[in-house]
Amino acid sequence: MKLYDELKWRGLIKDVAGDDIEKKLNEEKITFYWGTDPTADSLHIGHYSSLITAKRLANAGHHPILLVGGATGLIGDPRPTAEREVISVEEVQKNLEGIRAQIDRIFEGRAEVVNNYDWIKKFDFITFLRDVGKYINVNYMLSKDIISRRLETGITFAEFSYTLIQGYDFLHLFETKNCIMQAEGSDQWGNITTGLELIKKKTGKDAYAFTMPLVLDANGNKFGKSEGNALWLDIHKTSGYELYQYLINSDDKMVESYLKIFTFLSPEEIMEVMRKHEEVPEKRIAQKTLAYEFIKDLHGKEEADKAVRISEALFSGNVGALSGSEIEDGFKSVPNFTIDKEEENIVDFLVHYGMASSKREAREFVTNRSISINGEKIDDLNLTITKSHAIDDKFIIVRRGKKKYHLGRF
Ligand code: 383
Repeated sequence: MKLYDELKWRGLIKDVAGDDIEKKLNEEKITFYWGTDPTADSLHIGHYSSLITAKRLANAGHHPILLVGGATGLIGDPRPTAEREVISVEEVQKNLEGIRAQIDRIFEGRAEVVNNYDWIKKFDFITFLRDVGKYINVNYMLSKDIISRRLETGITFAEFSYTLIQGYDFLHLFETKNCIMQAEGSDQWGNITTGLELIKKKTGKDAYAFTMPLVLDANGNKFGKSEGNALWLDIHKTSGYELYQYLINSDDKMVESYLKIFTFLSPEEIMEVMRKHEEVPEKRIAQKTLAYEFIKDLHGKEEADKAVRISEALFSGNVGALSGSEIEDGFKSVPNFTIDKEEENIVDFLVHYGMASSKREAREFVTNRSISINGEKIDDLNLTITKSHAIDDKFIIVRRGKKKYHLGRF
């Protein structure tokens, strides 16, 4: 499949500018750019679909420029709802470094990372108004989707002007680096067209752009939010296992589209995965493939294997073989408690740390064989829990029934 057809097949093309964009992508080697504002010290899953689309273009031989907005980050791209909080210069700088390192890693050193502060800083206010502001009509700006939506609730002059900075970036990269295309998520269409307009007016030339549709989950919410929180690309913020859990729970209706958007499996491989998946949907082959490939591409094979091990151990109850760091990752979201007694009888232990409401209930749990300690079923009411039971001298994993886990640590 040619690149453009593959992007279409993967559902990665929404808006397009430039009649012969297909030819540019399929037959030439071009320079294009993708941008992000350093609003946090890590990118999140919401950035990832468009970032790896940029990587697909790079893999096909196009030259990627990845822009981190040291200037635009100081202003803030208007959101449809309300004005953004101002971020301090120091924080923008710190965030920028974090994101730059992430992009470098994801592109394996092949990306040209640039910071728009490096060319915006030369402007004084009058020069910016003359060189950029004079070319863009306010009526045209007001008709942009997000700006027009903000007119009722209000928008400051700073956020209103944001689109001029991003527009100028495109012109600057067009003129200095022969960067002829911008590729972003569909929320960026308004800013992209400001750039196209500025390029046309100042150089008389046409540039190219395309956007990717916003990725949604089965309920129509933004993909990549877990209980309202972002899933981060930084492994210290969102562990491989947490991400794995989110992906493995993808809805059957959505999983094929996610395989297309988020994995580098070929169309043939994806069709084969889907064929196997549909034979026995209960096995969730498509979800497992998605989760594994995603973690492998983002964090490496070791992390992907680790996530699978944790997930299988939790499913089977066979947690005794997990390492300390696997336990740290796998049990973040279950009740955790600190063990403050060197030794304690199992019945007292269950009551003490809130896993049973009374001694009577605790005894019942044990005699019913519904309690496991570190993956081993127990039935001895006289058992004493000591450090000698702990994994890595530290962890006691208690499971009641099939799924209720608690993690205690010495
Ligand atoms: C700034 C200057 C440019 C080009 C782009 C920018 C950033 C842009 C923006 N992007 C989003 C962000 O920073 O706000 N104004 O969070 C997101 N992007 C990408 C993609 C996306 C967009 O970083 O749709 C999702 O990830 O375009 O919301 O010269």
